Amino acid sequence: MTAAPLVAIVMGSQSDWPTMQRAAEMLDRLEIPHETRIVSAHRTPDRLVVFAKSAAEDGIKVIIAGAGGAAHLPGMIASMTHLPVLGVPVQSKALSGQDSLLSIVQMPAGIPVGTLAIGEAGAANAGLLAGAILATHDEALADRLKAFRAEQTSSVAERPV
Ligand code: RP5
Repeated sequence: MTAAPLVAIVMGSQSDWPTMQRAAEMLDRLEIPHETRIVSAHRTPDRLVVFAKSAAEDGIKVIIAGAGGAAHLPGMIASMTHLPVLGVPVQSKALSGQDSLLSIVQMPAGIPVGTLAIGEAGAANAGLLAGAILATHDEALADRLKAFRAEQTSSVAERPV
């Protein structure tokens, strides 16, 4: 995509990409320009600060942040920007993503992170939710979102085969 990105998809590790790719697929589907980055709260803390503090002035409107295990990434980003942050708990090997979920969802009052489901469903829904947020000020995007929903509805068979 060549248009300036409106959504940033960030993840703690390359290993998160197979999950976070689902968010990118939804944004592609809705024709929302986006960028993808690896930003680790633990391994690249300086990169995290630069990204979070400059995202708004770079034109980003929504941030999707996915991480697994001790997943501080979404909360740390949210602490440094007023932009909406959608957190995706990546399914971890040790605890199947329960650790990721709890470390993302339980934010103290004052710094919200909109937490999605564990794993690929959460990543896909983060893309759709970012689309819904942007669609509040973009009628053409709202139409694309409605078309996606209608197509999804019509794809559900009446009976199992
Ligand atoms: C987190 O640690 C990442 O978000 C990832 O989910 C997890 C494991 O990372 P790797 O060891 O696979 O790089 O920071």
